[in-house]
Amino acid sequence: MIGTKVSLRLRMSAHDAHYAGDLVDGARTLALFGDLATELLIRLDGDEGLFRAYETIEFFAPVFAGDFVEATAELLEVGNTSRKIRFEARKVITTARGGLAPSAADVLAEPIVVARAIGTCVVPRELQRRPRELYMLGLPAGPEPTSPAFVTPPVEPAQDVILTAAIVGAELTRAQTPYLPLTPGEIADEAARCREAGAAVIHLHVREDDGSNTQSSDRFAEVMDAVRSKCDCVLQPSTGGAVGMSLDVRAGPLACRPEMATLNCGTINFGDDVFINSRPDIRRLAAKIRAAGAMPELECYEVGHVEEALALASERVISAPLHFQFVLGVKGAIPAREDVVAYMRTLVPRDATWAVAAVGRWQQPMTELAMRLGGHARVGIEDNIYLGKGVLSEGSAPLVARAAEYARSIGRRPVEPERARAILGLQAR
Ligand code: KMH
Ligand code: ZN
Repeated sequence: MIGTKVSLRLRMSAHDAHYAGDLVDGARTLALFGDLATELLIRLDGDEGLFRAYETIEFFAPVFAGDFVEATAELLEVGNTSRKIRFEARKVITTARGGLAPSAADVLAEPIVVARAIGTCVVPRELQRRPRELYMLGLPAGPEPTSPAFVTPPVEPAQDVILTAAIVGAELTRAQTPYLPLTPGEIADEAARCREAGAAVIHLHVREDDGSNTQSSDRFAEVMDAVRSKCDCVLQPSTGGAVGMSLDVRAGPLACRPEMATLNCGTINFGDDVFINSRPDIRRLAAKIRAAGAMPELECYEVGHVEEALALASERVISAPLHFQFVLGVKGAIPAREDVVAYMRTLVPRDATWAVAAVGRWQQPMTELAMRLGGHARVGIEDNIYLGKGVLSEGSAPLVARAAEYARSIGRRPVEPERARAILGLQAR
């Protein structure tokens, strides 16, 4: 939370000019700082708060009507009710002077700092509506949040993004898509294509050659060896398996001592089936994952599943850093909606990572949303077999490539497996 930045950019108009020569008064810049402070406080506290005082204000350069000014604010300190903020305003485009046409303007090669300030705002305790992560950080607590209890703090999105490819699944059949890989060779080739397209993690189910589901450790070992011979992705076998499998069967791939493994954090209706993950079973599976030296990916299909994962952490059944996967849009569970992601992300601890995996036609829009909000994402034919309406994706790689392209378009960078290992904390295990 400390270090959160907000910014705005606007053009000074003729109305803003106060002095001779179209000069804009310094108070106009302070009004921008006031707006920035307001936005920061709303993001932090869900309340506009009040400006109490400036500690310092310095003006460095004149601002004229027609100039484009970019102003930023950064949260420096958080007290019980006080929030200390640093401001800066910079001119990025200026009207051209000196005999040129009145409409001439120049983009400045180097922005010119026009003002800097440090100020303090207050938000009375009774008005604070703090996001949960602040409580978890042990910062001074405001009252328990009231509805709507969440604030969506778009802290500058982390640049790196981990793309996970779910390339097989347990529900899919060749009748639905001919691009479903089944044999170790096919799965390894598909994993390598996904790696090429930008995936760092492979979420893995395996099949017998006839397409039937199996959690056999031998088959997983065969497939994982084949994948490792073709690419260096983090392998994340499923311990969810297929609906109806026993806990012991589901735990099969842990014998291969994978780097990661899924841990499903609650029971849900799964289409017309019920995917059972009782609380004792979750704990037993978590213990097995830990004993195998793997990091659990905490699959949450409902809000309550996040709470369950946090309970596992406080019971020390699992340990930080935590990695959450919000699985959205399963029929019978939480829907794939923007407000759902905005809320669920506020529930995870600040040092945790989170990703979104949405099914069917929601896959790409929710992937894009997650990336805009600073999260990671999972795509692949396990969750969605189409590239567009009626157009089958030729395996998972095109879906990964599309997600990677979107990531780059918003300034995020799909990471290599080694970087993913560092972000997830896998190397320290
Ligand atoms: N096949 C689903 C019932 C996981 O991989 O851990 C469970 C699943 C989740 O796919
Ligand atoms: Zn799965």
